[in-house]
Amino acid sequence: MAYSDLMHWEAWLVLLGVAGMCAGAAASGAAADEINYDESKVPRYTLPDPLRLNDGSPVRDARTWREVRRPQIMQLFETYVYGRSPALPSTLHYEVFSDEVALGGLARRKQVRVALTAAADGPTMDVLIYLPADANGPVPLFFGLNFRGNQSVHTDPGIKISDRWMPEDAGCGIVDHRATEKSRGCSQADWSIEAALRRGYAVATVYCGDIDPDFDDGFQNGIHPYYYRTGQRRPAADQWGTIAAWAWGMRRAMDYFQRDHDIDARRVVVLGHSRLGKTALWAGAQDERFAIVISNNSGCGGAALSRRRFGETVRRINTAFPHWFCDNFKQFNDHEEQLPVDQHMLIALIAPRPVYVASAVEDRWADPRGEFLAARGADPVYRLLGTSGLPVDEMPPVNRPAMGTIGYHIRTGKHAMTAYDWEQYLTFADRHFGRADKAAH
Ligand code: GTR
Repeated sequence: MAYSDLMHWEAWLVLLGVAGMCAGAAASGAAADEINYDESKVPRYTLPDPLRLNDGSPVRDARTWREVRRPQIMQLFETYVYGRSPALPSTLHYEVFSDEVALGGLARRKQVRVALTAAADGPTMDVLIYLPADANGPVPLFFGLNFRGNQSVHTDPGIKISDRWMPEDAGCGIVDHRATEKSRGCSQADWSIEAALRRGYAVATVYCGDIDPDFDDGFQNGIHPYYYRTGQRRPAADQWGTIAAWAWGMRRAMDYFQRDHDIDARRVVVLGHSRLGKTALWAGAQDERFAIVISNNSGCGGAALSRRRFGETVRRINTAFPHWFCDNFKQFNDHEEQLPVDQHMLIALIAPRPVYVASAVEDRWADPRGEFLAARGADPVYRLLGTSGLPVDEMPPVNRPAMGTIGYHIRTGKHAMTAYDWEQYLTFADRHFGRADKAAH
């Protein structure tokens, strides 16, 4: 059914006063925290139309999208989902604290301490950058946050071990909330650094906890308190949660990349896995300096449609992680149908820049079909803006990526960012950066 048909159908129900009753029945019909993995039990839903203004009138041209509709959608996500973030400071202090040959001569490893606020002596994040050793000029970059400190992405002994708070994880060598030597390379499987370098890309990463530690601390640690008004103790209901803070930190890293002559700042790919995939989407949606955006298994509050309530739901995520979104998002626990947006509109905010959404068969918690349908739901905006959009109408077979301006794949296996995923992202970037010929390997 076309959007317009659905809009009419919904309008009639509203007129008859039935919509509220249906919604109520749907909400009370299922136990609040029951997790659904049955496609036949996905509730009937109507997606808000990205190409209709808040007053219901249609968006017919790129200019109306750009000047009216896109800002409306941005504001809705800020107000009801992730929360408003402060403007980035215009001054930037940073210090390159190491710059050496690494990885057996394949790379140059740079480590840079970047000030998050305008002050030189304020909070900082450490950016780890691998550049292809044979680069002769600025190179395109893949940039993502990590979960367990920069030293977790590779066994390279030259990476500074993070001294920040981390969630306990003995298996990964995180003891008493601090990283130990044992944590070196513990997330290595998620980072195809050598593969990226061999294909001519730099890779950069920052520990998300440098920006805001991932626990519900009432927003007392991390970046939030630096932006409180006098007397303010926590963000207001429409102000940034932790995901928005991480995204803001990624944008702050972009401020640095623009000053680093080894990096081609017009070709920065922002990517992330899971909660950090949600973050990459929000960073990429807000900041058009990111040329390509990649969501790996980002699920609820990321690429997956909330209205499907398949796997993780809005209530579940807001309960397990009360700090991730803004407080207003909690109004939609069990009331996804009342959200003025759904996640296809987050993807649409990235248009016309290339975006890639990836799912995994065994990652049902993240709702692979919902991730695909959100990519699909953004397609009309991509087409309006004159791009190829998503080249398929149905979910492609497993391990058969579809790549237009929107890319999508579902691969075999679990919730992870694998070498297979990276390979597709590198190919996608090659195509959009006009490097496909160079990439013949
Ligand atoms: C889960 C959470 C997901 C996803 C994941 C992760 O516990 O429910 O939304 O973010 O964590 O980040 O690994």
